[in-house]
Amino acid sequence: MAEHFNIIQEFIEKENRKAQGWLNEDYDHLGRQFRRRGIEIESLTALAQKFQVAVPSWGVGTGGTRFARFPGQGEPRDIYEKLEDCSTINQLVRSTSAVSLHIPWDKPEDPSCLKEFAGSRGLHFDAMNSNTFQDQTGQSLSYKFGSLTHPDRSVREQAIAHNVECIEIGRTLGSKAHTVWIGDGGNFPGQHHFRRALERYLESMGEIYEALPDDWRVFIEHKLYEPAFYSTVINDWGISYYCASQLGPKAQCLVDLGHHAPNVNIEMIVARLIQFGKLAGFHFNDSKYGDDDLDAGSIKPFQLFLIFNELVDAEVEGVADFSPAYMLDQSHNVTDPIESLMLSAVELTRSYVQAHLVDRNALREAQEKCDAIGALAALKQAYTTDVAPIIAMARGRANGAIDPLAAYRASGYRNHKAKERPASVGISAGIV
Ligand SMILES: [Mn+2]
Repeated sequence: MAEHFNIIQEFIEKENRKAQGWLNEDYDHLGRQFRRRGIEIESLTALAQKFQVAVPSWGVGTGGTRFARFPGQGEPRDIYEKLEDCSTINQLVRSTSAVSLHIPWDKPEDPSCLKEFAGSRGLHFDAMNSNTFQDQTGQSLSYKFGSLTHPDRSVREQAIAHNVECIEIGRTLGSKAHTVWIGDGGNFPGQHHFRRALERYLESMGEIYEALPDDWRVFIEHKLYEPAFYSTVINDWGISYYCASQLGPKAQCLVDLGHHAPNVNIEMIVARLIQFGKLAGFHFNDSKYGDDDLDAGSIKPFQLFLIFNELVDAEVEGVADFSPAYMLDQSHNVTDPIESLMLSAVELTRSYVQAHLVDRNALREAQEKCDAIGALAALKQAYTTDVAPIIAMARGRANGAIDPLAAYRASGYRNHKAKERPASVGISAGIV
């Protein structure tokens, strides 16, 4: 791969020199503002530098809708090229060193070799993801009518074996978690016997749970509809919580922001799962209508902030065993996926830093005094503070780009990749 184009560090440094003067000025000004409020800016910059979110391997390819996929130029054609792009994202934003793999789309011939390749580019592997929502070439039984909950035991066994294989591959790669999302459900009333389907799910997941190494977790991802349009087996956080509780301490609930009915209070679900010790982590994205898989923070940034407000509240309070896994899960249909993923990672860092700006004593006092406006004002003060200089400074200090979008565009990365990677059909980029 030696001939492949990479953005070199000197280029990032050269780009940063153009922006450093203005950044210093803005950062100093913000630092003075914070001092008046009794906040030390350096502590926030340190937090911004620490924040990490995993990138999904399938996110670096152009996604698609139910209608069509319009491929972009220079798309990665295999897992090694996907990791190249993931490494470029991390090089520029310095907050995405983990990659989440999807099996079988990313199934490596030699997992050790893949681990070494990733490691040499500063990457490691986050949660594994299984796929029993579509049929693969050469697969003996079909998932058309379900997988882990299929009425036919042999289909369920095939789906269980696939999940166990994902865990095995993940062990070699150094992963510590396995995410299970199933497309099982019904399109028509009467198609599924609700209770029997759930019983079969628990039985199948019990076998997958048994295959988990001691220091692993299994994440249950719920979704209210799609691909099944009348009912899904794991439809909401209540069912997810019930199943995680039944399975045991290694099972937790994963929240994908797009997998809820419109206007559902997701931050409250997050608080509940934290309280019950069952919050696995997130698939971050944004939506207007359904599981739109748009870029994080692009539609409802205040909701994103309120979610982080709950997360930071638990972090600051030191809630026991609180270690949620953060991942982006988006479908990039009209943007360069690298640009979308970089800016989405930045949006998450922004919400995280803003949530740390909340004056928690003032908020608590307002809550105890039943001062509704005072409580909202405490949140709004943090949310309306422009923390961009903090995030940019954190990136710059970590050898990333002060302005990742400008640096990426100036590098000509995509044009280089368009030449290196002539278009091929059938690349795997999906929506999960
Ligand atoms: Mn997801």
